[in-house]
Amino acid sequence: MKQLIADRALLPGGWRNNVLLEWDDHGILTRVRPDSDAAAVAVAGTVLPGIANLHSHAFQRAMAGLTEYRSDPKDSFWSWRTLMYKFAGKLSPADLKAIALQLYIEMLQAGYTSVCEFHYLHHDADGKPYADPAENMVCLIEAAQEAGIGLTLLPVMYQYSGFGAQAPHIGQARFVNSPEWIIGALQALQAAHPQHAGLRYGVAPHSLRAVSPQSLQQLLTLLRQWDAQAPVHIHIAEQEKEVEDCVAALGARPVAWLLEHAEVDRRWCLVHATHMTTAETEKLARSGAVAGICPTTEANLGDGIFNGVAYAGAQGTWGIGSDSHISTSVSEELRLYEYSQRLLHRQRNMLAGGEGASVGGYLYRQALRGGAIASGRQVAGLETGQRADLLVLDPQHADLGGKHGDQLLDSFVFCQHGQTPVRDVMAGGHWVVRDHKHGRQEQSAAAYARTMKKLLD
Ligand code: NGQ
Ligand code: ZN
Repeated sequence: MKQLIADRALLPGGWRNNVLLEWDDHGILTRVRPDSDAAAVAVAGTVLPGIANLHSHAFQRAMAGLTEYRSDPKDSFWSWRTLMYKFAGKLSPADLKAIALQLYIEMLQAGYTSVCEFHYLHHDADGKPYADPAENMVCLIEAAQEAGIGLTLLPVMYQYSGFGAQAPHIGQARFVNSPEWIIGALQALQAAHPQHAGLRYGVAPHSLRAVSPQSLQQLLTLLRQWDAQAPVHIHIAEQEKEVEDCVAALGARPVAWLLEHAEVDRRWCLVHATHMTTAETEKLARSGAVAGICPTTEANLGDGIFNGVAYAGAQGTWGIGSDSHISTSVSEELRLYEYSQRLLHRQRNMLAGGEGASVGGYLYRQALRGGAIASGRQVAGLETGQRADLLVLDPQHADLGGKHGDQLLDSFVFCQHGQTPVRDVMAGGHWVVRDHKHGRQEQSAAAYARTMKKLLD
């Protein structure tokens, strides 16, 4: 039995001292007992449950910093997307693996212990399937395993370039597939790389723009036969033009249409539910689905501001994703989410929960909960039956010294001084980051540098 004793830890019931944590060979917690005097290895510092990053396109990590110049008099999400397609067209499976490994190591170092990969780079640059159709997915599985991060892999269904079944553009040839292709790929993956506590499969119809109502229904029907509990993620209402086009084509706004035409429940994650009416906001909250909020990417792409205050008021479930990976910092995502609400409403401390009304406390606990649901894995925090995923904040860090309880979360989320306080990280019962260092970081950084040089030459 593997075990440790944490000085203090954030448990589902609150902050506790001298917490004994025990886990089994699968990395699942078998015992969580506060106020323990057991003779286990003591961990000095503040132990937090590790968070799931609910939205990632791993390859976009390599584009960070390459699209921050004016390429069009009216630069927008859509012109960024053209650059993104050009970049995606250059990547080989080996490139993808090097980028994903680098990214997953960075995520762990920042405190994410799981990632949901919304993966659509399926075929070669001409749109021809690889000999193993799931080749790029296997690269992501291997990268996650080598980094030690938990993975929910969501192969994307992609068919059209816009509402009304418009033919895909050349730049989208790598993505195009069908419901049968998705389910076939999942069956093959399950045979070659079976699911376990650290690996889960689901699906991702890309968006209502990129699939038809018929193919969406078909995918959901096939998925129900394959695994009725599998997670389903979708991009939903990120851009105003997308909302307008949806109304023109389907007669309803995207969130309203989806809630009307699919059985949206807690298996679902609606990524970028940015543009919603009050009625949509309340209905989404009632559905039990997770709103996937990606604050740094949504700001970077000029998407708009999610109505977090109304959604929190309706008790909506949400989590955070780093999406395009312009940032891989948990604290930065949460901070920007709250700041977007302050700027919108011109007030302070907008997203706060119950006891003590700590904003950092609300943000961290909600992102933990929503991320766990969206990942479809047992990563909901430090309790028996959940995965031993945790991070240790350095008690010597200048932002944390002398602080107690949720002040620690407020400081983790809102202060940004010097090196991150995330000192050690455990995922699935293994220490993957010790004293800020990941065992593979040097090797990965060298491979990543070679990949970038090749891509940018
Ligand atoms: C994506 N990213 O699939 O990577 C999208 C852009 C699209 C974001 N939506 C492509 N942030 O939505 O058509
Ligand atoms: Zn996305």
